[in-house]
Amino acid sequence: MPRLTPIDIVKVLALLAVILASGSRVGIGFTQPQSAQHSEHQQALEKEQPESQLPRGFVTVQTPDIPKLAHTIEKGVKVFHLIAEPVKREFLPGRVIDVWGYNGSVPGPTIEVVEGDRVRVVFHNNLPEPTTVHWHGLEVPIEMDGVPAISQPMVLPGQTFSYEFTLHQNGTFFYHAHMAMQEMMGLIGFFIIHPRVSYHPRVDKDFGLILQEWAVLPNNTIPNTMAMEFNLLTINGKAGPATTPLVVRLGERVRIRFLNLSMDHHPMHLHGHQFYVTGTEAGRIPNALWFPENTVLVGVAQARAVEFVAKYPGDWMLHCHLPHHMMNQMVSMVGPIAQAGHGLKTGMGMEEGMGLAAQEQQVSNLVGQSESPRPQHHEAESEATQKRVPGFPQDMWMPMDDAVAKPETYGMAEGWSGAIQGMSTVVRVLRPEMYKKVRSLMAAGQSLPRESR
Ligand SMILES: [Cu+2]
Repeated sequence: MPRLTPIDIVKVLALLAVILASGSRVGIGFTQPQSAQHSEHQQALEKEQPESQLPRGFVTVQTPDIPKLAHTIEKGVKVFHLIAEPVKREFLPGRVIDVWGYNGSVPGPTIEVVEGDRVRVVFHNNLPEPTTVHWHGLEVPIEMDGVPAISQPMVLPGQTFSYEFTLHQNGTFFYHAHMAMQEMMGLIGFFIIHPRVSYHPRVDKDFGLILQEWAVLPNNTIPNTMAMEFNLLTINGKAGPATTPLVVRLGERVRIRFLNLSMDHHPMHLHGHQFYVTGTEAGRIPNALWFPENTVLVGVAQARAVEFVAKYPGDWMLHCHLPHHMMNQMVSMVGPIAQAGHGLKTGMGMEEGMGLAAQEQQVSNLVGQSESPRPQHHEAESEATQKRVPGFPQDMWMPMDDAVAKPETYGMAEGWSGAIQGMSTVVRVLRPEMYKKVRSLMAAGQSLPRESR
């Protein structure tokens, strides 16, 4: 049992005080009729979200860069078809990675359902090896738990297995292969269950972001699933600046659901706004127990929902705060593995895999190392001066606005993409006119070239 520090004890006492003071407020949060909160503004928002198959009155979850999984209804059962298969995914412009996913997507398509639904997922295995699907956090019968041998036979390549269960929970859940290395190849997706009666207060925008990390060596396209160091960090299968910004109208209430299936915990930090942590991977947190943060630690296999009112206009960064997770394709800038033709092979041990520690011994970025290749990203005329500073070089600045332009990036400051690297994206809190403009571009699927802005 963990030892309580004085700070812990103070926190517990504070929480108890809040609970006692709030009385029955905890329960009211769950029983607020949705019609009471259902404004015209809300209805207008729902019209903007045509992909939803949800009943009227629900705000659909947007999972940028990940499609929704469609369903049919057969005798009252929502039927989904889920296919595990190899996928090529462009993490960054021109950087196509060989990963494993579902229905052509990594992460897999989002399953969005409602508490009380009867759900059947007809699962087909198009992978070259056996697999199963586990429904993480769902309270389902043991035969549906998706653990090889223990709860079901392996689904062999080419085989199909039907999962069927009734949902009595609500919140942010997920599905994944229950084979460790397959998880590292990308086999995960959202399984979001809306409550039958809306949470209170209702949100205007609801987003879902899946956090993953990959070790893909230079000159390779296949992740090294044995690695413990990672050089591509993704949100919904895209590395910044290729991540799609979250577009919000000034004044809206926003929920962001984070989900982490990787080898590290990710402290996700939002600029400019405090938020409340309102949910975990086990569902809703009672209102009286919400606590404010601006950086939420999303541990491995955990989900965290946060909510805030978008009070301050601007393009606000949302990113993992681990410094190495705010970079792309990190390799030594001075070591031999950065050189063309020197990529290291996957499937070897740690040292040969990412190999940074061993390789770094051969060269360093200290002053006087004449064998170091010249840094190519700084002006030559200042190089002599720069090199006298111990530690130089550190950061590269490589904006690529045009390569990642999309409707959601319209009107962002020139060079913005240089700041959005790795596990990073942007929450765009837009004033009404700009919001309308961006939404119309999104609806038309149209990116405007910079000249016409
Ligand atoms: Cu991180």
